[in-house]
Amino acid sequence: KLSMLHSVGIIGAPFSKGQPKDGVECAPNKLRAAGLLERLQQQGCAVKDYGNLTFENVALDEPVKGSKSVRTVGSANQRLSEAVKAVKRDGHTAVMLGGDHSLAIGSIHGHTAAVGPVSVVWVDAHADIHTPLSSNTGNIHGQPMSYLLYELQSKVPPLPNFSWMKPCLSSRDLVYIGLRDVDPEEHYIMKLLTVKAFSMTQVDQLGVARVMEETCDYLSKKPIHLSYDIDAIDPSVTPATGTPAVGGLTYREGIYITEYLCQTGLLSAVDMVEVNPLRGRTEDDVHSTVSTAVDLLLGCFGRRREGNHLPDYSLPEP
Ligand code: 5AB
Ligand code: MN
Ligand code: MN
Ligand code: MN
Repeated sequence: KLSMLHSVGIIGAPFSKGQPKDGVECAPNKLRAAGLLERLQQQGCAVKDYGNLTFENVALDEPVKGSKSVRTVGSANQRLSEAVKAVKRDGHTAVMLGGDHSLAIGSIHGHTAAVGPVSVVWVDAHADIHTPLSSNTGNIHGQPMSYLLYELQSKVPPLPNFSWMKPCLSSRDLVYIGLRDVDPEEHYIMKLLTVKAFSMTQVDQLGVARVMEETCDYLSKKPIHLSYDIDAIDPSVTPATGTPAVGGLTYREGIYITEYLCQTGLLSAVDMVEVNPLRGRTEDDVHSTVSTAVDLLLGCFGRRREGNHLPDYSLPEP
């Protein structure tokens, strides 16, 4: 496992309609331009880029029970689900470059469609577990978990362009890390379902190493789906995101999570979402956010801070 090299399939999902701010759809190309593919290859990964998905623009998409762009989000996630399923069937670890976090619906759905039940590690300042009816903003990027969980099926109304999907995740197979901006309705749901969560309080209390140990002790040995919202990291490091929240994970804590999950050998799909290159105040803000997102992805696929070398390396002979 120590020198296990990875086969990575990358899907760009330039989609922003799960929330109101422009720019998050630019992230897939920004992450590529920052050298993501080349750097994965340099560390020994086999990389296949499946390119960017294109999404249907639904003309008349009036809010449904307060939730916005429901038809557009439903259609986009149907396409993404098929794409992730195909990447998994091709034998790769799937990497979905968002886009906003509503895309976790299709990503996790497609992942389970290909491999069966998964564990989800959701790294985020937010719980994203509103039902369409409990949401105060109507933004679906704050709702994906409610669509995915069996236990919330009866609380989510049938929605246009969502009939293709059924819940595919048990709340027992979910762990949150990094929470610090959870709405009352979401907190109620999490207690009702007894969802395992390491908020920033637990990160402070236990340290990130214990958090990761306890996370993996808690989860059964199913394939892991890591859904990484860049706003989990402190906005001093990753300011270019739509809903920043103070008091987040340090760069080091964020990276440690990826290194730890990598060495489980169970990482089967990764989402990197909510990078918004138009939200930084300066060019430095954007650079710091994008390069942190790239570093997190490199950490998922074998990069270690102690250093790395390829398995076939040998010293030059004098
Ligand atoms: B993100 C909020 N809870 O429902 C809502 O960035 C924020 O994917 C959601 O975690 C944040 O709109 C969604 C206030
Ligand atoms: Mn999120
Ligand atoms: Mn978030
Ligand atoms: Mn956000």
